[in-house]
Amino acid sequence: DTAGKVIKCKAAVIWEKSAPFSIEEIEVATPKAHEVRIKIIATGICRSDDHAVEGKLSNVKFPIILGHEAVGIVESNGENVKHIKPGDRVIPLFVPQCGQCMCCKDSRSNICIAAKLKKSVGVMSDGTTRFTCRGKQIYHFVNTSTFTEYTVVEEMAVTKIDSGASLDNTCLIGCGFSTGYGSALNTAKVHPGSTCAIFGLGGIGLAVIMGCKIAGAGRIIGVDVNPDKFNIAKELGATECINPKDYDKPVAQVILEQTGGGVDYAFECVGHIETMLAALNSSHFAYGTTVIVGVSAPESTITFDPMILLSGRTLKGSVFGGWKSKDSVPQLVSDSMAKKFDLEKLVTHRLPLDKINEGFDLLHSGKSIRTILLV
Ligand code: CND
Ligand code: ZN
Repeated sequence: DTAGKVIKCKAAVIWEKSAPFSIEEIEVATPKAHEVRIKIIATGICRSDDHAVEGKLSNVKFPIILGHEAVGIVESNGENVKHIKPGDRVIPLFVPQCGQCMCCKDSRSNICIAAKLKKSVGVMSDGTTRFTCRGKQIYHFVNTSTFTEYTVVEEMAVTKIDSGASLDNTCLIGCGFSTGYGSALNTAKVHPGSTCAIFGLGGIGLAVIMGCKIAGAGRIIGVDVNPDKFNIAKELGATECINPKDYDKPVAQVILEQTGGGVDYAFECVGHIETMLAALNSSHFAYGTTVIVGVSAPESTITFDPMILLSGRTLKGSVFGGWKSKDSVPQLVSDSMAKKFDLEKLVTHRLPLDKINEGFDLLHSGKSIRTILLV
């Protein structure tokens, strides 16, 4: 029985910006009040983790344990944890839901203010971390930190899921699947018969396609500079795919021509300013909606003529697909168990945690969609 004791276990630590993952023995402290200690079973590799390694996220301090897309089992609780008990299957929530703040109480937002107001980044609410390694404190990542055998999260950053849920690909509901799927259903509110364009066909963009298809979109245009992604995009519902490199004019112009004036919904799932502008410029001048999902480098700015919005275009974005995490994740897990969608389609590789660097190599080379690390 490990409850009440410090746990020594394996984790993948990033010691400094751009360094490779280092498999280390770490100590995981006991959870404090309102905290939950989780045994991670499976965790996916998302491009946001890679942005963090490269120092392209503002809320990251090194050394750190990254990872935010996981499924696991509760090992023990701190005091005053109400709705979760040891043995429960859970998904950590990188966008927490305290349920009490102004945004949690407002149906229009899924951004929890309690989590945003923390004094400093990479620590728990009391200002300290639960991880140490070689005598140094290791920082947490976006309320989760899942590239480890054990992690500690706040109760508002974890939700119980069905006890029969798979302890493998269900991890994709912790980020990639839900982010893309919700961007189509919640943020854009794709309507039946509409035309959609998805820039970037990684795990996020492909999940947008799954959402557009379920919403009944008539045309779903996948856009990627890597044509190896086109087969899977079509299998998931893309009706056509465009490689911008095949044309000597801007991809937005190609889409305007092919759609007779622009798409109803454009989604940016890359994280580059150029693709954000291309998405905006490929949306219909009167009623096109552009959704930014990709995460751009800190302090990037986007420049466009504001007049392009006057005729009726909408530009918006969302985090975690607009889902109120604690409320929605259990339902998404049930929908997955009921085969409403197939998470396995997004999984191309499985590796043990020890081979995490290989997993990131696969992401860099464009060979993987989602790699699941089995912890
Ligand atoms: P991944 O790297 O798997 O996919 C990106 C895709 O974009 C690849 O297929 C690339 O080939 C393609 N691409 C690159 N350049 C271009 C280009 N110029 N034109 C068209 N396609 C291009 O990444 P992912 O799917 O894991 O993540 C995508 C983005 O979403 C990334 O920025 C990530 O940080 C972000 C994200 C956002 C959120 C959120 O809540 N909003 C959550 N997780 C990840
Ligand atoms: Zn992610």
